[in-house]
Order: sequence, then C-alpha cells, then structure tokens
Amino acid sequence: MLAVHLVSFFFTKLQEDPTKKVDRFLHAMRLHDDQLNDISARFQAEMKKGLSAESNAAAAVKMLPTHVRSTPDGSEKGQFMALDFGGSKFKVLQVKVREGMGIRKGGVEMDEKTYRIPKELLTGRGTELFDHVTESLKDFLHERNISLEKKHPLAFTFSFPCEQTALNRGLLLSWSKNFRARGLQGKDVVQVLRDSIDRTGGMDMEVLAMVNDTVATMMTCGFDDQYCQAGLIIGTGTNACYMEELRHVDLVEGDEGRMCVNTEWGAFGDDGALDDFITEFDRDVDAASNNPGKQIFEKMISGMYLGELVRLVVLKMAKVGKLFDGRVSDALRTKGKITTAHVAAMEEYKNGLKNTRTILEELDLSPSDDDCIAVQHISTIVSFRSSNLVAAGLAAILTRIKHNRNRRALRITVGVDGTVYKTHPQYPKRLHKVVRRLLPDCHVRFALSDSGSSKGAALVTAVAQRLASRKRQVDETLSSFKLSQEQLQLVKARMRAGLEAGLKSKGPSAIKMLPSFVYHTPDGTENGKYLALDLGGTNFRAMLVNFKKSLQQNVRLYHKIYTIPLEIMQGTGEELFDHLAQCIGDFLDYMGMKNARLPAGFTFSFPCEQTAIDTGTLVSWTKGFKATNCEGHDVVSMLREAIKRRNEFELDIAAVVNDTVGTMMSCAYEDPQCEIGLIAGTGTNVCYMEEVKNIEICCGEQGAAEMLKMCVNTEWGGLGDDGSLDDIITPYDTEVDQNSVNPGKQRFEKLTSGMYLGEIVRQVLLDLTRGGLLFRGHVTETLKTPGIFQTKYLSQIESDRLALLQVRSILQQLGLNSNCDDSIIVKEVCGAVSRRAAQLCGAGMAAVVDKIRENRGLDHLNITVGVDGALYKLHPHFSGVLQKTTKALAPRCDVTFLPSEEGSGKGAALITAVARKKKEI
Ligand code: 0WK
Ligand code: 0WK
Ligand code: BGC
Ligand code: BGC
Repeated sequence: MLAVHLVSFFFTKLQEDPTKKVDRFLHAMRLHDDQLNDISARFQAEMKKGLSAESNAAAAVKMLPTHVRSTPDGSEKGQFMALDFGGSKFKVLQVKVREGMGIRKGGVEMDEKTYRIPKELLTGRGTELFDHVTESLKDFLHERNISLEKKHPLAFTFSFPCEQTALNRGLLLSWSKNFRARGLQGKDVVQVLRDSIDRTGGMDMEVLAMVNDTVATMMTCGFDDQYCQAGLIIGTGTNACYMEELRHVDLVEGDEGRMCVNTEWGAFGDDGALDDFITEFDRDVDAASNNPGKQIFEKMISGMYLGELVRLVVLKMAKVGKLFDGRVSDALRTKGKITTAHVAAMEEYKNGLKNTRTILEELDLSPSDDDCIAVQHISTIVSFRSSNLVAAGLAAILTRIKHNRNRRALRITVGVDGTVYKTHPQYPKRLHKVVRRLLPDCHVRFALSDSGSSKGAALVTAVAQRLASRKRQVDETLSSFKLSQEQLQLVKARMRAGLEAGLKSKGPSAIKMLPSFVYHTPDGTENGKYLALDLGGTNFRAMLVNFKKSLQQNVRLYHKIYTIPLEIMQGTGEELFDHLAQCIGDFLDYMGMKNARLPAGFTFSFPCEQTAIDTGTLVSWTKGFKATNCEGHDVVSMLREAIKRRNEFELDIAAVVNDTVGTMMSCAYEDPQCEIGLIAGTGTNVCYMEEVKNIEICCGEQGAAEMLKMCVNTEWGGLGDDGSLDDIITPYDTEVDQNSVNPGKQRFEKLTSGMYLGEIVRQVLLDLTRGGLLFRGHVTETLKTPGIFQTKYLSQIESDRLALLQVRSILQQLGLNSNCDDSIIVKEVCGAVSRRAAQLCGAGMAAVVDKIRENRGLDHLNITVGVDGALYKLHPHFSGVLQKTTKALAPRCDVTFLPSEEGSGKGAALITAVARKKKEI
C-alpha cells in the first residue's frame, strides 16, 4: 500500500511542476552570475580590441567614435529639426531647447510625427528609402507651417553602425534589424541625406549632427542628470554607448577629454566569442535572419528576436512531446508568429497566464494549464537571459568607466530607451537588480528617456554649435598669445637694439647691460674650499664648494636650502640680510666650519651695478622682493654688516655675481664653449661674454682695458619697459603688471618668467569664465585670488602624460569645479601662455647669439648656453620651444643649451677662486 502511495506522490510531483521541466530543457539559457561575470570579462576584452588601432579592424565589437565630446551642461539652446530613424518608429520632430531649464522643467519643447516606412523600402534602393525620409520631413514642415525658406539646423538620429570621422559625417558599415536597403553600405549617410533633401527640394536644411540612438538617448537623459554617461537601447535592436577617455580611442586624434563611443555591442560574439553560450535556438534564429552570422549578441537580446526564440523553444518542446501532448500547429511553425510583444504579455503580473492561453489559442493550440505555465516560463527564461546578457554587457562598460576614472566606487546614470525595456513589465526591474548585483560598488541609476532620443540628437547639435562657438571664442582670446614668425623677428630686433643701447648709455636704458667684472670663464686650475651664497627667486641657498686639484674636474659640494618668508622679502633690508646671516650661521654650524673664515661668493639674482667684482649696488628689486633701504645700496656691504651684527662667524666675501653669471661659470667648468648664462625661473635673465670694447660704460675702468671680453649681465627682463613691447602685450599682461609690486617694470620678465605665467593664466581664465566659456560662468573667489594659480601648475597641466585627470585634480584643489571641456580649455590657455614665454625667450636668445657671432665677425657660431631655473628645467615644453625658436631666428648659430647641475653656486665659487687668485698676485 505504502509503495503505491509513494509512486503516485512522485508521479503527481513530476507531473505537477511544468516550470522544472522547462528549466531542465532550457538550462543552457539560465545564466548564473559566474557565467555573467565571464561574459562581462569577455566583453571588456572585446572593448579593448575595438578601441585599439591595431586590433580594431579584426574586432567584432567596433567601438565606434561618435565625436560627441561632452554630455549636456544646460547651456544648450536653439531650434532644431530632427529625424529619428532606425528604431521601430520613424519620427520627424521639431525640438526647441531653451537656456538652462532642463527637461523636467519643460526646457525642451517637442513636436513630432511618426511616419510609416513602407516594407518594400526596407529592402529597396537606399536612395528611395532616404527620399521617403526627406519627403516625410517636407510634409512635416508643411503640416506644421514651419518656414521652408529659413535654414534649419537638422539633427539626424540614425540607429545603425556608422564609422564617423566627424559629427556630421558617417559611413554606414552594415545594416541591422530589418533594414537591408541597397547601395548605401560604405556611403556617408549624411551626404546621402543631403542629396535626398536636394532631390526633394523646397526646404533648406543644415545637417549639423548625425548620432546613434544610444548616443541621443544618453544626451536626452544627460540634460537632467549630469551623471548620465552611458546610453542603452533595448528595442528592436540593442546597443550601448558611453563616455570613454579620448586617450583610449586610438582612432581619433588627441588625448584630451572624453568622447562618446558607440559600442555596437550587438555584434559581440560575431567572432565566436560567445559560442559556448549559443543554443540551438539562437543558431536557428540566426540562420533564419537576414544577416546570418552577424549581430549574434543582439539576436539573443533584442525585441526583433525574443519572440522568435520563444516560438522555436515552444515548437521544439511540442515536437518532443513536452508540450501540448506533442501536437504542433502550422501557426506555431510559422516564423514571427510569436512576437516580443507576446512575450511581454505572457509575463504580465496578473494576466500573464491568461494572455499566454490566448496567444497559444490564437496559434491554433489547445494548451493545458501546465502548458500555459510552461510557455510562460519559457518566455521568462528567454527574456530573463536577455536582461542578464544586457546586465553583463553593461557591467563591463561601467567597470571600464570606473577604472578610467580611477574610482573605487562609481556613481553613474544610464539613459535607457527601447520598446523591450519600456513595454516588458518585468524587464527593467530584472535588469537593474542584476546590474547592481554584478557591480556592488557602483551606484547605478537608470533614467528612462521618456520622449525618445530626438531631444538628445538636438542637444548634440546644440552642443556641437556651442562647442564650435566656444572654440571660436577661446581661439580668439588666445590668438593674442600666438606670435607669428614676423612678430618674433621683431622681438629679436628689439632685444638686439636694447642690448646695443644698454651697452652705450650710462643713463636709464630698458636693458641695463650691467658689467660683471668677470673676464673669462674658468680654466680648471681653481682650487680650495669656498662658501657660495645664493639668493635667487624663491629661496636662499648656502653651499660649500671644494675644488680638489688632485681630482681633475672633481668638485665636492654640500648645500642647504633656506626659504625666504614673504614678510622678509618685503620687510626691511636689515631684516632680510640678518635672515641671510642667520642662515649662513646655521649652515656653517651644520658644516662645523664656524671658525673657518671661508672666502665666499655671493650670487645675488637682482640687477646690481658693479664697479668691481666684490661690490654691487642694487638698482631695483624684482620678482616680488621689495625690502626697504636696499635699492641704491651695496649688497655686499649690507651682508657684511649683517654678519658683523650677528657676531658669530666671519666671511671673506670676495665676489658678488648675478645668477646668470654664476650659472654660465658653473657650466663653463664642464663645457669651455659656454659663454652665455640663461635663467628661466622665477625671474628671467641672460648674461654673455661681450667684447670689452663694446662696453662703453666701463671702458677705462681699472683692469678692464687690457681684457678682451667681460661677462655682461643684460637684465633683459627690462625689455619693453620703454613701451617697445606694447604691440604684443595683452590686456591680461597689463593686469598682471598693474597688480605686481613693480608696475611698469620688467615687462619682458612679466611675459616670460615663472613668477608671472600662472597669474597671466589666471587672468585669462577669469576673463573666459566671465564670458561664460568656462566653469559655467561661475567666477569663484578662488579664481579672483592673485597668485592662486602657481606656475608649477602649468608644468603639471601641460605634461603629456595623464594631463586631463591632473588638470581636474589641480582645479579641484583650487576649488574650481570643472568638466572635461573646461579642463581642455585650461590646458589650452596654459599652453598658449607658456609657449609665448618660451618663444619670447628664444627670440631674445637669438638676438644675443647673433650679436656674439657678429661681434666675432663669424659666419657661423657654435656656442653653449648654461641654463638654470625651474621653468626651463621642469616645464615639459618650455625648453624645447625656446631652443626651436632660437634655432629658427638665429640659423647661423649652433646653440647648445647645457642645464646647470648644481645651480650657480659652483659658478660663484669659481669666480671667487679667480678673484682671490688675482688679489694674491
Ligand atoms: C526610441 C528612440 C529611437 C530608438 C528607439 C529604439 O527615439 O531613437 O531607435 O527608441 O527602440 P525601438 O523603437 O527599436 O524599440
Ligand atoms: C638656481 C640657481 C639660482 C637661480 C635659480 C633660478 O642656483 O642662482 O637664481 O636657479 O631659478 P628659480 O629658483 O627662480 O626657478
Ligand atoms: C544597431 C545600433 C542601434 C541599435 C538600437 C542595432 O541594431 O546596430 O546602431 O543603436 O540597434 O537601435
Ligand atoms: C633679476 C635678474 C635675475 C633673474 C633670474 C630677474 O628678476 O632681475 O637679476 O638674473 O631674475 O633670477
């Protein structure tokens, strides 16, 4: 008896659960998370393949650049005609976008009409298909009394894979879904549209942008949600796009900013990458499709195929007697008899089963309740697999964005559209759930594009218009920084004239040409220990230099750097020199040489009139220094007095030199051909070995006459103080000069040196922001703060590696919220300002080397320039542009630029050594 009960229990058990039967039958379609993660990883690999120039051609997933470089930022405006072509409905629209009010607040008005596309046109001649499109457009203009004369900007949503080389140019790679019109593959569909508009005639359209429906959907949702950086279509077809870092898009020039990439993920698997997930039903759907072997991923997911998949599964299960007791109807054998809409209906919460019975009865089947449950479950499994596969693809994209942005967690919104997503009752929830399960550390929001993608297309066109006009305005603003060859030649000539004038006149000349009383470069015989003191632009350095005769060319140096607080820089002269004396004391202590009474060389990087090697009267402070009671005083005496006041140690200050002279000497120790010293740092200046006979101001000076050459500290920073640069000085430069501690002075320096470049950039950024071209027009307190944009930022921002992310983090640190475009502009501004600075220094250097060449009556000159300064040494492009400009403007001079290793200290010690030797004689 018990046995009978057990058998009947199991039989009813087996009988009873049709879903289990289906689960077994379709186990290959039921994907669990490991499989989804595997598919996600495979898709990531495919994305890389598609993005890289090497492997793109062979890649199945084409990763097509769209030339859409940014998502909406609320400043789009204008009226546009739009065509939405390629989805289940072909629409003609007029879209009005008003300033910054966003869609929710009704900032965009739409007027649309859907036009049927006769079936025969889908497979007819392509030109006829497009003529139908443009005739519909014309009909719409008529019907809506929209002027036919006025030129209308047109946005074209074309939902097929296109290789775009610009926003308004795209070659059709292949048709998909149910389109197969002839003669268009490989053609620029924007041109085809323009030709059709001309053929249809009677309207004036400017096709400004063609976008894929995924891109248009992302833009539509991006208008309201700045986190929307991806677009997803699950409709007749399926596809996704997202904002990729431009540096990863090999097929497009440039590495700044981002660009939206249309993945065309429908083709994932066309190269066999998904073969182990393809079921017999997928193969049947593909074989019966009008593009076998193509769009494999799409055929497992999108609305054009889901119904067919369900029909084939139901047909197979019926054939093997697992449904309808093995009875099959002709309707069930007929392709397309079960649509995706049927699938959605079968899965409705309440009426799902009822709908299933109705649908099956319409297929001339008489299903049992269990049959209905089973068929409903088949629909569930098929559509569940669809949403799971979309989730896996999306997980791959979002993971890539997270990595691109170096984020541990990502907050992002995905704009979605498409009939399957919109009409299938359970699809969105399932998709969201699986995506969040696959990406636990991402905060993913799905925004439904509630009115189609044409708003997005119009926004792309508006963005295109805005970007184009902004680029025009930024280029205009920066054009004043772009110096032509002629202008640089002029600067060279003016520098030359300034050098000549400075040598002649005792009086005030813009370029002071100060004698240094250094007559020759080192000869290697220098020996002994010297203290080198170096007051430059940003800090004070004390250095012990030990020349060892025994060790040829071997010099030992020990040094310590001390900062100069602003209040000391701009306090009293006494405080400044006391501070220096204190630092020297600390250094000698540190070196245990307090009682050594060392001979010292003092590098004093400011214009000093010298009458001998160990005296120098400060002409005027520069570079932010403004200590009182110094100008007009001998800086050596002031230091000696400070040391005396300190009464801790004694020094024999034997020489005071300019940092350019110290740098020249340091480098000449390595390269005897070095006869010029250049500083491109906080300040800028150059010295060079001039013929004594040309230095009128010191002819007859004791000791000068019998010498041939003397090093002259040009103080070229003063070029333009006489107005000779007014034709290239921009209002931004004037602003910087006005706000400086020495207005009207050092004009050339204020165009070229580290102390000022950051300020010039800030002034330009301020102006662009006030013009609404930057930071959304928000002029923050930070941006108004002088000195906030340090020149070191230029070097970081302009470095070729990682530039943009760095730009944004630098701007972030400055409290400036920026988007990609802002960062691109900031980088452009930095580039324009630093490039001009380097070119101007190059023009100045060309004047100096050509003068030396002519001094020596040479047809060609080989010479070396010893260089120092943070701008020359640390800025990624400055030195290269300077060298190139010098070469271009002084072609008869071969100039080697030798960066100084240990600064000018060694040079000062060398000069001290020479000075001491002479004293002993
Ligand atoms: C609506 C959009 C259109 C897109 C379509 C896709 O406006 O651009 O192509 O969604 O969904 P489907 O109509 O193919 O279901
Ligand atoms: C290092 C030299 C020093 C000079 C400085 C200029 O040793 O004499 O003043 O370079 O560069 P800055 O520190 O202004 O970038
Ligand atoms: C097309 C895509 C399009 C998608 C959604 C696919 O068949 O290849 O370009 O985005 O359908 O409409
Ligand atoms: C000073 C020069 C110095 C240069 C580089 C200028 O401001 O006037 O004397 O050589 O800066 O430091």
